[in-house]
Amino acid sequence: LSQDELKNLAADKAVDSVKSGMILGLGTGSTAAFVVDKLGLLLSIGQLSNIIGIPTSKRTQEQAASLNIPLSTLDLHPHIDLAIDGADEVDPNLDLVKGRGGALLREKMVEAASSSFIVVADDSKLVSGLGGSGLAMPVEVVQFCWKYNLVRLQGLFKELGCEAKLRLDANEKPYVTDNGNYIVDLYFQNPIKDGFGAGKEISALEGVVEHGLFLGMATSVIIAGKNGVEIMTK
Ligand code: DER
Repeated sequence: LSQDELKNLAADKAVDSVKSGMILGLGTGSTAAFVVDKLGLLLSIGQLSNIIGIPTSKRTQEQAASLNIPLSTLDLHPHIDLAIDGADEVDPNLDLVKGRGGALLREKMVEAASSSFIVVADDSKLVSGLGGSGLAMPVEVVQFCWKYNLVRLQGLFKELGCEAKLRLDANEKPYVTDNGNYIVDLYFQNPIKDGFGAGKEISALEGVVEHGLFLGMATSVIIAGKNGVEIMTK
């Protein structure tokens, strides 16, 4: 099965947990997009009704609107029944790295407001320790003196061989999030040992808005791999 087929399998399994009448957190990224597509389909054939979606990015909002999924906001629905979203890394404790899609702030706000949070991923996302994939661990920072914070973030994790880079868009300009901020991506040579400690240190830096460590947040993780679909719970 291709990676996309695996993502779709995981998405389908997660949507089995959606009941009519639910307030749903709608994730961002290619796996979450399969979830939104499926919700739109089930609504259109009447298998689901009265759901309200709280999107985690402008692009998810656009996709859901195009599928006639009724949408609202955290302001109007501060308690969400179920959020479904992808992840970039999943460790054995169901702790996550998220945000390579640039939506980490709104994702974390929505998922923290949700009674249940189901993560959907293909098995390429499994890591033994966060930061272990060698891929980006994003930090959203204000634009003001972003370089000052890039240097401070890199300094926090010198012993892990951390390299910090400002995320650029396709035109080599600084990537700007839905919230008007920049993203500093952290690349580790060695995995983070104490995720909670690292998250606290990052959040303590003035001008840091949010980071991509989603710790103790996932209720379950649906992993699609060569052995089929497995559900990881705590
Ligand atoms: O940016 C995000 O947090 C996305 O959910 C990302 O982590 C997963 O994206 P993917 O499903 O396209 O791999």
